[in-house]
Amino acid sequence: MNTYSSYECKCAQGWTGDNCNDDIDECLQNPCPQDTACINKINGFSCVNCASFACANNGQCIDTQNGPICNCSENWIGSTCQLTNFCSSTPCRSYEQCINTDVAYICEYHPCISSPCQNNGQCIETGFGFICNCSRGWTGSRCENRDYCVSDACLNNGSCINLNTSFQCHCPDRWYGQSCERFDYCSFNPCFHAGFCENTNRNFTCKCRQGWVGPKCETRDFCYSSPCLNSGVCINKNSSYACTCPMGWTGTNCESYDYCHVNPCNGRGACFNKDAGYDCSCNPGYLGQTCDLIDYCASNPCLNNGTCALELSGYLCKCHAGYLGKTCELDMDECSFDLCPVRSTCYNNHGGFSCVWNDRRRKRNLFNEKNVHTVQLPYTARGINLLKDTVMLRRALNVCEEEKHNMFQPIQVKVLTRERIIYVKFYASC
Ligand SMILES: [Ca+2]
Ligand SMILES: [Ca+2]
Repeated sequence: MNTYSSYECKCAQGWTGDNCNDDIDECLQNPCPQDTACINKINGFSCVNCASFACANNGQCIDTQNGPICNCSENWIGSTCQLTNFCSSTPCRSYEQCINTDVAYICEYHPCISSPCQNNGQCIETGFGFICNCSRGWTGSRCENRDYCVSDACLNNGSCINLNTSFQCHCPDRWYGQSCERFDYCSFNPCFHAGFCENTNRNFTCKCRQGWVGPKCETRDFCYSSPCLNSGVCINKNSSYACTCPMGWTGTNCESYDYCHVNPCNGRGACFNKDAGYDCSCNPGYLGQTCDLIDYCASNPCLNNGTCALELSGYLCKCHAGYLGKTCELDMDECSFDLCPVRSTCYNNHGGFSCVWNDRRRKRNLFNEKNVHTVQLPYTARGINLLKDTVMLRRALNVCEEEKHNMFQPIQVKVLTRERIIYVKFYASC
């Protein structure tokens, strides 16, 4: 069909192109039913399966969902076993790939073909050879060696060295351990006085030499010689030691038994420990080895120079001459004893008494001075009784013993309380 400047072809079915000389590939439209394969042909196509299709060169046809495929016999390849397999005799070397062509084979250098990388290592061709990208845990040019130096095997910048069955880390300064995981605190020499340093997880400890203590052996150990005796506990101090003694022991080194520790003075006095026993210095008001006695005399209860004497449950005052009463608080009324001679008057006074003659002149006439005697009598019941009974007195004094008619008359009685003596001046005429 002519057009204005050219022509135009109207192609028959199965053909296309300006001049209708191009075959239409109908198979592109997937025209065939399932279980068959589409084969394009000149001016058409056909749907084939093993019933309508044969593999060349004794290839075995196998129907599949997508149509027939050929299982070629040895020496043949191609979709219909139509090509000679020049590579079937493996003519190439292990590191070469055999490439089949229509007329021959070509050996191409491909070192990775022989799978030189072991243990799942990835082979990468470089043009001149190959390198192995080994999987984790393997090393070597062909991944043939176990890699014990997997990442993080050596910590803290330690360098890893593979051994036959393990790895070894070369640790940087101040680090050590299988994986350089431990810090060497001892590298700073923290222990003084030749103490032995031992690393711990997060620090160090010092094992001190004898005579030194403290976290860094910095302190002198005065307890080193075990100076505390009798199970005393030694406490180290800056410049010496102190012993904490068990109950009952005392002294710098707990060397003395403390007899005072059981409070033998009953809390009534100070206890003084001795080598074999104790002494109590009793507080005022208490007496005895253990201050168990009450000193009833401590308050000086006896008045007027009376003497206090202790009794089991109290005190007894020995009163000075002329006094009476529990505490000698009473003046003795000596005049009630009728001590004074006839014609004299008794005057009581504090702590004593006196006899005063009513007629001093007669007295002088009566008594011859050379017959006046002076005796001393004790101011006791005996002395007073002697004074009251002139017969007894005369006998006691061995004066005019045998005389029946005599005169024996006290002429003056004086009580000297300070000296506890009764002075009796008397007239005796035998
Ligand atoms: Ca066609
Ligand atoms: Ca008196």
